[in-house]
Amino acid sequence: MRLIGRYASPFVRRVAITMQHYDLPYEHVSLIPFGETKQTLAKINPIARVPVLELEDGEHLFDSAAILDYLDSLVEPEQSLVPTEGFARRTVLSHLAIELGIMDKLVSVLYECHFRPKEKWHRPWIDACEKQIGDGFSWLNHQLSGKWLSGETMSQADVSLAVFWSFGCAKRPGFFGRLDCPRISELTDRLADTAPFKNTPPEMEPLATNYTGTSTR
Ligand SMILES: N[C@@H](CCC(=O)N[C@@H](CS)C(=O)NCC(=O)O)C(=O)O
Repeated sequence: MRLIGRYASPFVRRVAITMQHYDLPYEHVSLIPFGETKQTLAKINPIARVPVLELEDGEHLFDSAAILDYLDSLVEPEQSLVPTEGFARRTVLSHLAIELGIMDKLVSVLYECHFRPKEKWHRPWIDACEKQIGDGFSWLNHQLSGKWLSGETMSQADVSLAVFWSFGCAKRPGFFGRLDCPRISELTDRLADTAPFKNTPPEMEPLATNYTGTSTR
């Protein structure tokens, strides 16, 4: 299998970590979904986004959630990071829904500040998004009362939470530093010490150039 997209993308990274956790070998194609490589990506994914997973027969899977669902089907049910049924499954999917909703808002803020000139930033929109981000993480921090978000073993909601939290801390250290989420920080630090997380360090280059080709930072 070929995983297309940089580990700097939290959506790519959660797929990569899951593949390594499942011991599924893959070739990593570190493609940037902006700038010069966007057209290359558009030949694979009609909306030119990462991650894309290319299967051995050439089939392409799009969107990290769809890819993760496929990966879960490759392992034994008890090994799957998303429980196969019942309350356990519903709980993990609900946690993931909140995490992905938070990421929608975080990406909105990042794109607002990265792709628009500073004088055009719309502060009320940024504030509204940041409120939802803060409230979402605060709720998740409260849910995290034991070692894992739910159940006795690590789930995809734990993996994704650690990936998303560390992404946010790296991108907006000031804002994330003000969020009071010690349990999420502890989970993130604990998972950062495991091989799949260590093997997938986000690339350090800036997000991208903007659509006019010059950096706004
Ligand atoms: N819902 C998608 C989100 C993927 C996503 O936002 N990818 C970003 C990189 S982090 C991307 O490719 N952005 C380029 C674009 O949207 O033009 C998923 O879970 O895979």
